[in-house]
Amino acid sequence: MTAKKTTKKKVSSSYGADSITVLEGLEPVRKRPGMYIGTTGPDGLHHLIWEVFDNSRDEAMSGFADDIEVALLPRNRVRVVDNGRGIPVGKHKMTKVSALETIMTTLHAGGKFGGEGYKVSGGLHGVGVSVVNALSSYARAEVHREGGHYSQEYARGKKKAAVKKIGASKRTGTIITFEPDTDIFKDVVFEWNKVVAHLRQQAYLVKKMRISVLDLRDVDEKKIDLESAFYVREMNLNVPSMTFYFEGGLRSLITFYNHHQKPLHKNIFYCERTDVDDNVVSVEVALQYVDDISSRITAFANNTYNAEGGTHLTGFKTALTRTINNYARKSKFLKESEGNFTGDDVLEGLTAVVSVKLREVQFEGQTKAKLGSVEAQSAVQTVFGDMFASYLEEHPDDAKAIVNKSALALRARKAAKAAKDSVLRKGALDGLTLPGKLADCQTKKAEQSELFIVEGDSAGGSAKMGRDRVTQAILPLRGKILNVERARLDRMLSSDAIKDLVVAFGTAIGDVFNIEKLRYHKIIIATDADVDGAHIRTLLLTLFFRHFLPIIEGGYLYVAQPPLYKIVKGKDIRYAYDEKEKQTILKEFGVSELEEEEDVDDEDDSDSVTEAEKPQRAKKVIIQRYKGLGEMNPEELWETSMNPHNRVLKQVTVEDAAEAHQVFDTLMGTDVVARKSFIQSNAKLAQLDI
Ligand code: 0RA
Repeated sequence: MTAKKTTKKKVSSSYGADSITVLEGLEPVRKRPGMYIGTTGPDGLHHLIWEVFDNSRDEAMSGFADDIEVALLPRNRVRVVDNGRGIPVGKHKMTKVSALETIMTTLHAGGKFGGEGYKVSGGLHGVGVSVVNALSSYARAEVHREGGHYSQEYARGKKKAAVKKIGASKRTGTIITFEPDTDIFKDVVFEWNKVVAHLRQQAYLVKKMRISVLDLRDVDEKKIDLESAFYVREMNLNVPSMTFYFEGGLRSLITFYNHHQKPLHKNIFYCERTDVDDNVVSVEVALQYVDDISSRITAFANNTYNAEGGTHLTGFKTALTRTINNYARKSKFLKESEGNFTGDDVLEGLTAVVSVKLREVQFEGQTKAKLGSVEAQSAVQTVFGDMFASYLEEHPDDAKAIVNKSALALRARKAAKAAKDSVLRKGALDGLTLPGKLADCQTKKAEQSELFIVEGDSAGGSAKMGRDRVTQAILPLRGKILNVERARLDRMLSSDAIKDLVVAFGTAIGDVFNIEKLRYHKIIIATDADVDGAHIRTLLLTLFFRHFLPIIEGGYLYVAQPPLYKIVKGKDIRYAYDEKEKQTILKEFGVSELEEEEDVDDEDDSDSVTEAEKPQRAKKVIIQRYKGLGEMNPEELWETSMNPHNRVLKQVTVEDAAEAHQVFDTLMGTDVVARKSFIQSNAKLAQLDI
């Protein structure tokens, strides 16, 4: 929505008494979808859900809704329900058509429809939904309002018929269902984990808003009666689902981030101020220090996560440094001779969330990764600075713990500098030859070179034998690498596994890091498809995020996606990378899902086949499930995971790595049950917090 939205907002902010609403058809959206949703790849596809969800969330933020449900349906449909006021269905003064129809089928400025209640322009009320409609082969809007249940359907953004009243209703709310157009999105596959992670984050940002997510994609459509439904969850289907509800808002988010950490003080600092100035609707900050040396600061503007921070973060850091220095001097915790805490000193061990809401929001560049609005800097600096100073005064025990932590950081910084200088400058890395475990490639051209970081010596051995020696290097990793979250640079480099990685990369680390010296332009993490593998991957991503960010930003980092199954029928050998593919291959092989259990062998015992059995045998399909890379022989490993023509690689984005950095493995894994129970218990904890 980036570019277009800004110009539209100008129109709405300058309207006078004889306001003219600019209503445009939806053709531009279908012509240039990228302008409205960024990409037509997976990010853009998921953006459709966020866009529809944002409208319901805005209704909740204005105090009219508190219960939102997102359901993934069969046929790639998505359904978003809220219990807000419902989009008005009556005729709109200017357009002479139903407001619902206008909201769904025109590129409109919003505002007008939103009225006074809407302060935040993150999604002008109902603005994004027409874009989603335009990019959907099918969509349906339902409204429960003023005793009625109304509905209208659309195809590619065009209405199929007028708004109809289809029944009575005692409820109020809006239901939007849409099916992304496969002419626009080549690959319509929603990622459950991605949807859940986004909605969880949103639940933390708007306190006391309930969000449920359900996955009905594998349910027989005949078993779902959507016509008469409001919340799908009321059908009590046995499907994967999760519910998020946090009374404490940002406070709960801090508890969540710190749940495996040791807090240094009892109280979570929290402040909120609304109506700060003309443009700043609200500033909200929560923080707590833990016994760790890294920091985790997360910044949001209008509920959008800003991976690259921006003005709000700058204001926060300035105020934090200044306030802690002032307090430490005044209370004599810090001697004159010790100098001041630097910005980095006061960040050590900090978990913080900064969230601002602005009427007019400006982001730097095309993505929303960095906030540019200048007012946010002084707003956060003043609001947070004042409130944090009072908190330190009023909570002397907490204040003491925080200042002591910064003082420890200051002293450690001075001590570590000497150590670091001697490790890095005096060439602990320069002199080192390539690690013995590394099977390097022959080419010296970084553009052609690939480094596989392989879990375990046995997979490492197979990879060394199966690889293309000219371009592919193998570095086996044994066991788990040191968790770099907690370790200083000097200690990190005493870990052999990490030293091996750094030397293999060729870039060095810390102050002397140089991306120009990177020896491989593809670095591929290849771990097993189990919990340990996921953990090792998380640790590696954390290492890259914290110490080799330019490698991620340069697009050099990948995660291998090895197949889950090998399926053999006679001489025909196929590999399936997910369940769907497995089913497709089985279908091609003429095995139906029912037969599968009876007819399919798990073991290859074809040696003992007698002549008489042969024709029967030829039909047999053998499925092997791979649990780890170590189970593959060199040829299989090459064929499935290394051969550039067949393998599946996922490029790691800064967001992926940031997530690994923040979210621990319970939430990264594929174990839905474990995740679900964690979320539920955590949600309860969060409620008790208050
Ligand atoms: C325009 C005006 C009003 C509400 C909404 C739009 C609205 C839009 C969406 C989109 C998803 N959920 C929504 N809920 C409400 C105000 C109506 C009034 O004043 O009663």
